Amino acid sequence: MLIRRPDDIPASEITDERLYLNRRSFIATSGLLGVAAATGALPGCLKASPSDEQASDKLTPYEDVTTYNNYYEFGTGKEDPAENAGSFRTRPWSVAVEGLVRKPAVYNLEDILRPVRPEERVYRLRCVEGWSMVIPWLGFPLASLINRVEPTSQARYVEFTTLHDPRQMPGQRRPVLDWPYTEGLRLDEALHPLTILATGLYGRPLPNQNGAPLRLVVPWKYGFKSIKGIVKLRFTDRQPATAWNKAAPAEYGFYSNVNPEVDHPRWSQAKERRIGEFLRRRTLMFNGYGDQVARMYAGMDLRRFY
Ligand SMILES: Nc1nc2c(c(=O)[nH]1)N[C@H]1C(S)=C(S)[C@@H](COP(=O)(O)O)O[C@H]1N2
Ligand SMILES: [Mo]
Repeated sequence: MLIRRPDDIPASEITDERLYLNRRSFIATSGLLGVAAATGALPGCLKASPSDEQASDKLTPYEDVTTYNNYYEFGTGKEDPAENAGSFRTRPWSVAVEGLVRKPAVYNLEDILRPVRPEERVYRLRCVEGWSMVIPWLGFPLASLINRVEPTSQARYVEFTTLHDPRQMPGQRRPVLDWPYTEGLRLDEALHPLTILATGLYGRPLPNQNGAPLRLVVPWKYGFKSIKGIVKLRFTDRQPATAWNKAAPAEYGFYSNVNPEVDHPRWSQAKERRIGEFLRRRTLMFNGYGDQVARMYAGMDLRRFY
């Protein structure tokens, strides 16, 4: 049987963001569960606004979300991932769960996704480089997967690892980063309800350049924490090393919470350019999600733990 991959779908079939918005309001007002299910969006999730300010946020066009990417495994240019990731194989795919958990195993992607009902979450993504986007993700709380694998009481952090496969990922043939790309979260951050594993965007399967088949989205942190092409979760009692922290420790810390008050050593983080807009906007503390996440950092010096 011929299975159509997302990248085989002609551009004419891809929902443009205006039609998408109309469809969303249609779904919201019609309340037709069948329609919603068919499009991959669920009515209950359409109001998943993390903050009021977000209500005024326009979605970043699908074209920009899928052609302006950081995914160094496919090249360091913004257009490289869209150009080079087209034939990347995302099936079969498995995710190893290791370390301080009661149910360590290598799970097939299908086993991870079977009990999951993807919901839509519109999140801002703010790159440390100073640009941002607003993306309608499809995903599910990372917490639901973590709870299924049952971390032990010693587990305090989760380390995530991207696939290492230089044959498929041309960027890995050069020592740009210490491959494979790794990232980490404190366990409470990983369990936070805003933290999702994304499997799609704009109601469609995740394009390879955006991290298919499974990528993290942590909306209050700089974009690089949202690791793509995940093949491993390891539960630890020590803060894991992360690819960007290893590459430039003075520039990229473990926490990397979006913080307009703590400059990157080489540039200010006070403003950002929303892709598609001309004027720069003020960057918000915790990317605007402070009401929901600030308490996790109460009492911490956010200049020291940058
Ligand atoms: N494996 C991997 N994950 C990654 C990256 C990367 O180079 N490799 N880049 C990060 C950075 S810097 C950003 S800003 C986001 C970009 O996500 P997007 O392309 O979906 O917008 O992915 C993050 N995840
Ligand atoms: Mo980034």
